Amino acid sequence: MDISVFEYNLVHSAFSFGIAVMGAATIFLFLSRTQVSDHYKTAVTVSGIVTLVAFYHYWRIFESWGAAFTTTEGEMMTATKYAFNDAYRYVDWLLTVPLLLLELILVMRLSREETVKKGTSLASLAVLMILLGYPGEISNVSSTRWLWWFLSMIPFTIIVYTLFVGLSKSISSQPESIRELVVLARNITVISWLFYPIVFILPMIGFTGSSALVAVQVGYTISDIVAKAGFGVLIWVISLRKSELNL
Ligand code: RET
Repeated sequence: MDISVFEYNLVHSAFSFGIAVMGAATIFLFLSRTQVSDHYKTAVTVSGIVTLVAFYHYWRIFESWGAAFTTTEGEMMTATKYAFNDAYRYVDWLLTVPLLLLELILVMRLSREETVKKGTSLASLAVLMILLGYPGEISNVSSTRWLWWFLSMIPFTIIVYTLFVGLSKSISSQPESIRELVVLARNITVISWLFYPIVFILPMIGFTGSSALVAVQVGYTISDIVAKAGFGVLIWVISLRKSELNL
């Protein structure tokens, strides 16, 4: 597939920005870990690990993008024999999405049984959601993409339902002074996650060829920055607040 120099640069810059944000967030979260009390250190450490894993994968994705196209005489860039590798993104999600849910559970500081129970079920559903999405992602056939999208939406819907309904009791048991922040973290999770299934269907609703490729890659990158770095910093804010209040 040929893409324009503008499109090539746009994706290149988005990935480059992704590397910078994930790297900076990792350093910040690891350094800030000492500011929070012992109860919240794991939550902040996990946030830093998520951005570290993403930093590595964005680096690989960036390299893969650079190798996948080459300049020609005209206005366009042509594909080389090295296909752009989308699998890095899915491997990244497979590792980071369960950890993001765990961050949210850990920062709530529930009982041990509840942490294990909710953490295990949410993490398993997240893994299932990513695995079911991948066969669709690598297909160019609309009907195949819809099938896997639909199947992946099942665990996705259960996760969202759990966050809103299953966790509502745990959230209302949070100390009042920080309850709003926990609600914000839950809402940011749900809203930023909604972007992924929407970005996924762009190639099925009119985006074709290179514009579909560009829209999907830039879309996922923006969502990842919010869902990992933005969310990670929010987890640190909540941890800090709770530590200051000895909660
Ligand atoms: C897929 C396939 C189509 C259907 C659905 C999907 C959901 C993906 C999600 C990904 C979240 C990623 C995060 C990454 C990192 O920070 C797999 C695109 C529902 C929700 C939060």
